[in-house]
Amino acid sequence: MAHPVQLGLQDAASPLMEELLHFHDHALMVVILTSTMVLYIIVAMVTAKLTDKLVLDSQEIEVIWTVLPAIVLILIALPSLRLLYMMDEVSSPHVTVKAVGHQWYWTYEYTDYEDLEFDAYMLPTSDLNPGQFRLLEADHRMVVPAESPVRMLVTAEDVLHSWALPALGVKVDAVPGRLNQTTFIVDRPGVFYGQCSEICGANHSFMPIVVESTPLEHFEGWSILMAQDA
Ligand SMILES: *[C@@H]1O[C@H](CO)[C@@H](O)[C@H](O)[C@H]1NC(C)=O
Ligand SMILES: [Cu+2]
Repeated sequence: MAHPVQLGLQDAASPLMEELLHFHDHALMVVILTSTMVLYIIVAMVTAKLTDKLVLDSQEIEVIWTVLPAIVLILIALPSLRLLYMMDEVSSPHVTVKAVGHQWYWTYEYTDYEDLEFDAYMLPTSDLNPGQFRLLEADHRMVVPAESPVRMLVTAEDVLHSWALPALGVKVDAVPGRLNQTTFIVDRPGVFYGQCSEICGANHSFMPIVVESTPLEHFEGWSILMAQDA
């Protein structure tokens, strides 16, 4: 989860988020270099007492300031496209979880398992135990095996919602009547927090997303227990 006065993105918990962080740093580097150069040129031009006649109406410099930005744009576009295709890739998932957005809670269906389906509501502040996070904790966690590819199917029952998990680099629109798909691999066991990311009504801020990643054996045990409860 995010921590107080956090600057920048959350630490990556999935290979894809790792790539996204790299791309973010790469793009930011280009921005810093470009602004520094532009600022330097502005200051140099404004403070100069004399103007070089070759700078005015000069073919050479116009070619340079056309071609250089084009190269810079390509340097951003290529890694961006690479990432876009990587995010779309769905390669033989080990489990499939269907998340359905409701006003104002999430329902999770494990379509590979029989009777494994539950709602996840936010825990009210008055019910929190010490160490639990206000507005982020849910009564049921979506449990997934660590280090295994998970396929998410995301949809909504009533209005637009969005299933988002910053540490995994996942944000998928939940659209009524449509099924969206994404995949992720969680690098390590842990609990990861997200929030509905499409304004969906009065309690939009109160339908958190909690994903718990556990070793595979624990996940199997959990799925059996949850199916018995249902
Ligand atoms: C999900 O579905 C909507 C509408 O069908 C679409 O606009 C959006 O790009 C899809 N993908 C994601 C990742 O949200
Ligand atoms: Cu919402």
